[in-house]
Amino acid sequence: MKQLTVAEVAAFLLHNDRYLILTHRRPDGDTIGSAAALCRALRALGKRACVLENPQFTEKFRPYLDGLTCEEVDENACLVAVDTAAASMLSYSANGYEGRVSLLIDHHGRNAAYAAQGIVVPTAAACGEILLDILGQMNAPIDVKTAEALYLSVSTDTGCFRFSNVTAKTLRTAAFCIDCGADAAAINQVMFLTKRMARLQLEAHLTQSTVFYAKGKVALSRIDRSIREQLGLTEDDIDDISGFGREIAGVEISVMLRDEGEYGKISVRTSPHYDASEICAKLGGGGHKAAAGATVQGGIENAMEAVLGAISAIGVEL
Ligand SMILES: [Mn+2]
Repeated sequence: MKQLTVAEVAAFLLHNDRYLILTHRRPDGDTIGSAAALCRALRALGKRACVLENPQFTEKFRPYLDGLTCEEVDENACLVAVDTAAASMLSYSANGYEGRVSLLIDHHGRNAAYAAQGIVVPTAAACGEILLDILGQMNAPIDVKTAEALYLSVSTDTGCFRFSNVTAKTLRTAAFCIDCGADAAAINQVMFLTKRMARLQLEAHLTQSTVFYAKGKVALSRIDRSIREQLGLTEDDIDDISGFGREIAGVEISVMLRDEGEYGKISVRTSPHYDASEICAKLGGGGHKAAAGATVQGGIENAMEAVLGAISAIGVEL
């Protein structure tokens, strides 16, 4: 991928007229907020733009996409992917179009080879942070809904501005959104302060079942199919559960395992003394230093064995 500057990305976006914006699998607030903000800004500049429908968009985030999505890939549009580190992470609806992505805007450490060109800023806490720079360079009008989409992006990728990825720039981005009319308190209430009962019951279950290693330094939690069915958990309920173990005093490496049938999904969160992406890289995954993930074939039991092996391999005695 050819790395572009903010000015070059802005020039590219101003030069073309039709855009289709792609989000990633298991879409979160950052990919959705970034896609929505970019789409609105492009439209405000008189361009044709829409966000490709993603079968995994959930209820919690739907309001941000209202009126922005389209069902099919427009063959004449420039494809722009946001917050998507690898072709294999693109939404299922983008299957077959991986090679046609003409611009990537992302903050994951890897230089995504699938896109022709793009901007990757690993120091940005959220993709929305980079996007605001680009929109500023384009002189794009930022209305309240655009500002709220950007606020969604930066707030959700930082756990409401509590994670180690937060910089002064992240807070300036949020401040700018509030200046533009974003209702931060209302967004925070829905995204961080309100939980469904089923989610609280899941937390109760994890409190009972989490297993500890290395004198309490490593916590391993799992969400099996049976508990998902028993509690009637939705994707929104488990969306940000990966950090659960890190909430426990003394835990420096927390692992969340999710039973996805054929494969096990692994999420790792670490204190500054460890590197989650190093652990996940040993399993074919990746991510950031404090938060990373991987997918292991052969079900959740295999995934558990594999992640414990990877933690041992970085020198932690289990
Ligand atoms: Mn992100």
